[in-house]
Amino acid sequence: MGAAYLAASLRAAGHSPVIVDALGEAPFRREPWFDGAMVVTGLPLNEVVARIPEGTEVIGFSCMFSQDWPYARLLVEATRRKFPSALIVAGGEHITAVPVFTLDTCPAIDLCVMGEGEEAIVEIVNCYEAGGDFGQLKGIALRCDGKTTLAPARARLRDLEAIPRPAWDLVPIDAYLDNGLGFGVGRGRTMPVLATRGCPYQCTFCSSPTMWTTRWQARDPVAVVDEIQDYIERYRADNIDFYDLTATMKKDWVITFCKLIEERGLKFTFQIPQGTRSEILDGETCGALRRAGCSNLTYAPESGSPTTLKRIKKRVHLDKMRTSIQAAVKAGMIVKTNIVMGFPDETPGEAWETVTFVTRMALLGVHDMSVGLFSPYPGSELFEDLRKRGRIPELSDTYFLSLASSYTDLSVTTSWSETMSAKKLGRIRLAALASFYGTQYAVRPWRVLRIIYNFAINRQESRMDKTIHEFLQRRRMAARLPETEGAPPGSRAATVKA
Ligand code: B12
Ligand code: SF4
Repeated sequence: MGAAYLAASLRAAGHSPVIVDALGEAPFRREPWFDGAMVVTGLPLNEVVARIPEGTEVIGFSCMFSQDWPYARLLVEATRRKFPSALIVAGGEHITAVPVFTLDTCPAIDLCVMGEGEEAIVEIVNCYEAGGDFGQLKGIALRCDGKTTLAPARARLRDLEAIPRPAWDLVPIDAYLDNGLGFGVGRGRTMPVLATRGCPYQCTFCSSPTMWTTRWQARDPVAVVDEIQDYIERYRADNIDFYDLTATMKKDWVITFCKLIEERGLKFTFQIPQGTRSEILDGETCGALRRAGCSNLTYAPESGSPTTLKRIKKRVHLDKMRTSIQAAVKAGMIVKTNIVMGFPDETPGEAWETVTFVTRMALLGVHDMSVGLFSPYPGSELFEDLRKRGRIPELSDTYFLSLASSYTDLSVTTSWSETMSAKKLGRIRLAALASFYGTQYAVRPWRVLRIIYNFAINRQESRMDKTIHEFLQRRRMAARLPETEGAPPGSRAATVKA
């Protein structure tokens, strides 16, 4: 979505961007990398570079996740070899968090953009065309006289209506639509939408304040519904996934949005799949969301311990969260809660409080839960704090790859807690999952039958349905490995082949 937004702004400014969407072009090709520490989905690296049109003068790379950086760097380096004189620009959440490190460790990159990119990329391309001085631009990092320099920050975009809609026509969008791919549960032809930008909170484990500042801003609800209506008509979309950091901040906004959908008679489902806040989600708002088509709603309490919540500055009131969750379940939405365990100062007692909390959530009727383990993401307050405490090793591929392990693999546990060993943390995490799902299915056994039925008719309603679907899909894809021809060094492909 980031790339599609940037391309739309470049096009509106008179340039001719091309998007190489390596995932969209081959969503079911997979290749193990870094001794299997990572599996890359999409076009192999060499084919990505081959897709960049000859003669391209400015090449942008997006790196959203810190764990993707080791691979992104290899991709940038391979691109530099083929385009020795192009201007190479990098942006995205990870780059914003560590711009100096990026330039210092990846000479192939010329400029880093910090934060929102629409205005910055247009200014960079204009400056390049005019042969101007990049040193005049805001919100970028560049090398100046052999030294990496950070320009003053760029202000957030104020007029969200002036931002052109994502250039989906430059993306192989049918690959996503036809295969029901998306962030939420697979409910059909799904388009992503961003209704708001930023988040006013400053949770210590989150990189959002560094990336977006603490300015939260919503688009005009009419413009959001117009966009959705366009996707329904143009792409036959029947589901929308919201990608907002904090979609539910203002009750009036949500109610107006839902009314507009009902007034226009639009029929589609929509999901808020990333963990959102609960402050405005009372019975009235949840009812309005459900009537308008909201099928899946994810809350992010993160912890069931008030002490932990205070320490991570989450500013969640568990009683209010419980009431809100109850209202969402009653309204008929499929509800998920996101939990994180293993914060640096979290004690085993606090982690067990979370186990009790999620068990209560199961009794209330919550359908799904994920328990991630804390990872110090660059750009977050806790990352800086742990760095000061000398607990973060030197930044390296091993460090970045380790950030992924805690959420992808239940058998791998990394503990940043000073009072819980990895083993203990792993056990408490499993206890949380077992207690949540065990209680839920004991109290509501018909839900197990529903999962079996959904599996039989290839339908997804809950995260559990999606997890089963993806697990089997991965197994089918793994059976097709290795797709190893021409794999570059660093890939495990050679080993697999041998
Ligand atoms: C969608 C999403 C996902 C989806 C990803 C689907 C996909 N492939 O797109 C899923 C569910 C898989 C996911 C999973 C996870 N996610 Co997530 N996710 C998001 C989310 C909600 C939306 C991203 C988005 O599209 N934003 C909207 C676009 C417009 O913004 P953007 O991509 O940042 O692009 C803008 C700028 O960055 C910039 N820009 C971007 N690229 C470039 C390039 C150039 C050249 C330039 C100039 C500018 C530029 O300009 C763009 C327009 O302004 C973000 C939060 C957020 N709202 O950003 C978190 C977020 C990216 N996720 C995050 C995390 C931590 C995770 C998980 C680790 C969570 C977990 N523990 O399970 C996993 C990791 C997944 C992985 N692959 O490793 C963090 C990343 C932190 C980090 N530094 O790595 C974020 C930022 C949330 C947060 N604040 O903590 N996630
Ligand atoms: S975790 Fe959520 S509420 Fe907290 S700062 Fe990040 S986006 Fe905002």
